[in-house]
Amino acid sequence: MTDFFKNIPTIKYEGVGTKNEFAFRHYNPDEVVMGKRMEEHLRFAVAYWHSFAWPGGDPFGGQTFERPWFGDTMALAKMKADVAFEMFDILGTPFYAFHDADARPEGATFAESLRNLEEIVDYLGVKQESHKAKLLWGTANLFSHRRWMSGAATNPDPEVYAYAAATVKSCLDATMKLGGANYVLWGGREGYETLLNTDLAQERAHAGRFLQSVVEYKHKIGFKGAILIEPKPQEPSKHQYDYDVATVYGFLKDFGLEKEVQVNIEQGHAILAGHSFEHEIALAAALGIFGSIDMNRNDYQSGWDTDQFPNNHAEKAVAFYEIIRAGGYTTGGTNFDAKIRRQSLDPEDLILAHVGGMDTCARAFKAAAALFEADALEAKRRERYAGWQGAEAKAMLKQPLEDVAASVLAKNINPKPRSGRQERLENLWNDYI
Ligand code: XUL
Ligand code: CO
Repeated sequence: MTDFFKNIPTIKYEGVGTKNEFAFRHYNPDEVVMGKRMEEHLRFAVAYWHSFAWPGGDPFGGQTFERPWFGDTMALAKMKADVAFEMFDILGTPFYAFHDADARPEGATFAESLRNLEEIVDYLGVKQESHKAKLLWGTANLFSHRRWMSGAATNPDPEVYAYAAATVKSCLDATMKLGGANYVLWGGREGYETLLNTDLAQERAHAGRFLQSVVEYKHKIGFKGAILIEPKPQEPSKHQYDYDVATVYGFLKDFGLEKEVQVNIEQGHAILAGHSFEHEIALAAALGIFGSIDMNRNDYQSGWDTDQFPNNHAEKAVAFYEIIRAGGYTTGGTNFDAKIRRQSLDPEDLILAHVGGMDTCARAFKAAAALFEADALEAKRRERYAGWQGAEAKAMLKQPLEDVAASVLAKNINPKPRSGRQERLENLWNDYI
C-alpha cells in the first residue's frame, strides 16, 4: 500500500439525498437496468495517461502536479502501478486503459524500451490477479516522442514505419498478455502540417497497409479482442487522416478492413469534427463498426480538446440512448479519457472527478434506458417510417427509376407533408431527464 490516497474511503452508492462527497449518488453497480447490472452496462475504465502520467502542463506552463512516482525508473513505474490499482479499488472501476509510454520508462534503444514494457506488463498482470480492474484496452503512444513528429505509419522515413510496427507489435503482445478486451489505434501524428511537403496518397496507402498488417498479426497470435480506430480530425496534426467515423469507414472499406476494425468514439473528437457525439455513435452503429467510447467533454468556448470530465447528464443521455439502440457494448466500454484541471492538485480531486463522471454517466444511462424501455420515442420513429412497411413501398426499392416515375403518373401520387414533431419529441426527452 502507498499512502497517496490515505484517508480516502472506498466509494459506495448512497443515493441522491446523501451529503457525503465520497459517495455515488446515481451509480449503483449492482442495480439492474434492462436486465443487466449497471457495472456490466457501463464498463467504466480509468485512463492511465491522464490520471497517473500527465504532469499538468499547458502550452504556456509546465508541470503543476508533484507525484511521488514521477521519474524515469522502473521502481517509480511500479509505484505508479500500485497507486493506479489503489485508485481502481477506491472507485470500483472494472477496467483501465494505457499506452506503453504511460506505464514504462522510455529506454535508450527499442530493445531497452521493450524490456521495460515486458517488466511492467508482468507487474500489471500480477496486480490484475489480486484486484478487480482488468484491461479495457492497450495502445501505443505513437505521438509524444520526437521520432513521431512527422507521423508513425505515415512517416516519410521508412525507418519510422518500421519502429511504429515494432512498437504496435509489442503493445498488442502486451494487451494480449493482460487479457485486454480491445486494442486501440489513435493516429495523432498520422496526418500533415502542410501539403507543400506531403505526399498524401502515399501516406494514406502506408496507413492502410500498416493497419492490414496489424489485423494479420492479431489473427496470427489469436488475439480475440477488437481492433479499434479512434477518429479525430486535428490536434496535434493540422489535418488527421482518421477525421471522423464516416472517413474511417471509407478508409476501412478501401483496405478491406470494415469487418475487422471498429471505432472508439470520443466525445471531444466528435465535436472537433463538427459533429455531435451521438451522431458519431449512431453512424458507427448504422455502419456496423461501433466499438467503444472515450468519455469526456470539451470546453465550449476554447475550441480545444480539453478532455474534461463529463458533468452534464442531459447531454450524455442522448449518447447513451444511441449506445442502447445499438445493442450496448460488446467488447467496448466507457473510458474516461478525461483529466482534472492543472490547478486540481489534491489526490481527492482525482478521485472525485471520477466519482462525478461516473455519476453523470449513470444518471444519463438510466434516463436513456427508461425512455428506451417505455418505447415512447421508438414508437414515434416507427410510426414516421411506417409507410415503408407496405408491400408496394418495399417493391419500389427494387424497381428501375423509370418504373417508379411511371407510378407517380399512373396513381396520381401527391404526397402530403407531415410534421417532424421535433419540439414534441424534445419535450418527451425532458420528461425522462
Ligand atoms: C487524444 C486521445 C488519446 C487516445 C489514445 O486526443 O484521445 O488519448 O484516446 O491514444
Ligand atoms: Co481518446
